[in-house]
Amino acid sequence: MNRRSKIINVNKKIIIPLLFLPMADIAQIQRNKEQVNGNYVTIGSSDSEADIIWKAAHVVPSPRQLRWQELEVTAFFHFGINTFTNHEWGDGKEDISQFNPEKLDARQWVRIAKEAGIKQVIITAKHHDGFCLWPSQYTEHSVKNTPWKNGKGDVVKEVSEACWEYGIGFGVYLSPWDRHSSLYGDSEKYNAYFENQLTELLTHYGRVDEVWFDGANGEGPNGKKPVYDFDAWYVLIRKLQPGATIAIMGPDVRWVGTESGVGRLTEWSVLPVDAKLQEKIAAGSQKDVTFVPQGDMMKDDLGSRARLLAAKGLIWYPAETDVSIRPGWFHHPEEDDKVKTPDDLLTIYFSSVGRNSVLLLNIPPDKSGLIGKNDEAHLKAWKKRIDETFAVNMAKGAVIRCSNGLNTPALLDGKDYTHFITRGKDTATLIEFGLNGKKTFDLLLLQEDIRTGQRIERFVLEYREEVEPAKHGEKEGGTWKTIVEGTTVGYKRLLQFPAVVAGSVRLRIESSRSNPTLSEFGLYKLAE
Ligand code: FUL
Repeated sequence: MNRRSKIINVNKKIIIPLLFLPMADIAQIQRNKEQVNGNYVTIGSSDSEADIIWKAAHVVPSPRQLRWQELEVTAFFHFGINTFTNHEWGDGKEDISQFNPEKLDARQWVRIAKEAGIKQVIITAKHHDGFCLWPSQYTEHSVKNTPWKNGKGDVVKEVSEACWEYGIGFGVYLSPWDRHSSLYGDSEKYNAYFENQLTELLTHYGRVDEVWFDGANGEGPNGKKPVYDFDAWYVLIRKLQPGATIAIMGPDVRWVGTESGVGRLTEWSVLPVDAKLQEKIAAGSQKDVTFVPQGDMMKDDLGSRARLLAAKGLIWYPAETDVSIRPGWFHHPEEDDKVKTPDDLLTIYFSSVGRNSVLLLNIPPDKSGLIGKNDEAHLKAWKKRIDETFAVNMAKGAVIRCSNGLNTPALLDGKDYTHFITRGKDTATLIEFGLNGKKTFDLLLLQEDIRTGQRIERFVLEYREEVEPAKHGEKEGGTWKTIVEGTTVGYKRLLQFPAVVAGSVRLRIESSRSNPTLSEFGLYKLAE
């Protein structure tokens, strides 16, 4: 979407609810709106509690964050010298003549990923051991000095070309911690070295969609830890690859806080930032965010109202859930029979994608340079289960009733970018679905239109349990029973429950930070 059509869309979404508001409220909203600058906003000392919550509800993802969120499932390929030494972390002293993946076929990796529904992959161009999978001109510790293809090979190139061919996104992992480089420990020299390597990766391989940094920082040969110049790296990435999301130690995407594939039940994409960062925002261009919110990202509560009220600013900073298909990040032959099963992967899908985060699933190729048979088979079966489960929305064709809602058909149109919204200033609603006959389902799907922000705070799904009217003396037999309840929705929320048979259900949105903008509602039955 280009910038102009984005502005037009936003305006439409603001104008419809405005028609139902008194003039004073409209003026306040306009004032607040002027301060919300896309994916961040500052909080002033005169902002009331209501102003802050209003702002939180109107912070939206940047275009690159939105694209990334819509990918839903991405992959890591952990591959490198560790694949040959059977280690997880190399110390940088490895004999790189061991590196010879004779059957390496990046097209096989990317094909398997694509067939599993994965929309973007990230290659470990350099892990902590410092060995480079591309022929970097700034070090001898790279593929160029290995027997593989007589030193003429380039894994990064092969992966990027396969991504281009298969039409999926391409990203790079470049470890700041480098246990091989003699410069590591000298901040100035090492940062220059790192920037040079980053420049190679961002200029030699076409479009790069994600750059992934972790924060590990050890001591160099001089006994010192270098201070990484993240700010300069962000500026460089924005300049060379403006569409790339910068993840984890980066301003666009945060680590969910576990490596088990499990996200939070309450997962807010809008987080508080402190005064120091507010100053950085003020000093910056105001057009782009190139800073990272500080603080413990492993806490349970990152974005509740209580936390927002103490903030100096708010930022869109969504969660990425990374996990490996095997116990280790790198391939180890002894783990060939420990590949996560399709069932395990499905559970992970629900606890990551289904909890408002993007799944980053690691699939490590072996030392022959191929992804193993078990990994491929489990991924295939997993994808089949997902496709079969979501093939039929049991709510399709339902008669929808809602006394304070606009645009109810959007809920069932299968489009993320159209939405139901409440009238006036209503932040709660009740949406009833008269299903097209009795249906059996055990899975709820909800999606918010995050182009307008993340808003829903509490919801309940109920079904009408039909009973004999005479027995209970009711005219229209039935009582409403709770099926499942939850807090945040965000881009996507999936909730499983014991199967229910019902002809009517209703969604009660009990609390929201502003008018809820729900883009999809679905009831599904998990495929066997
Ligand atoms: C961590 C690293 O230390 C692991 O080896 C792995 O690469 C994981 C994805 O990130 O920080």
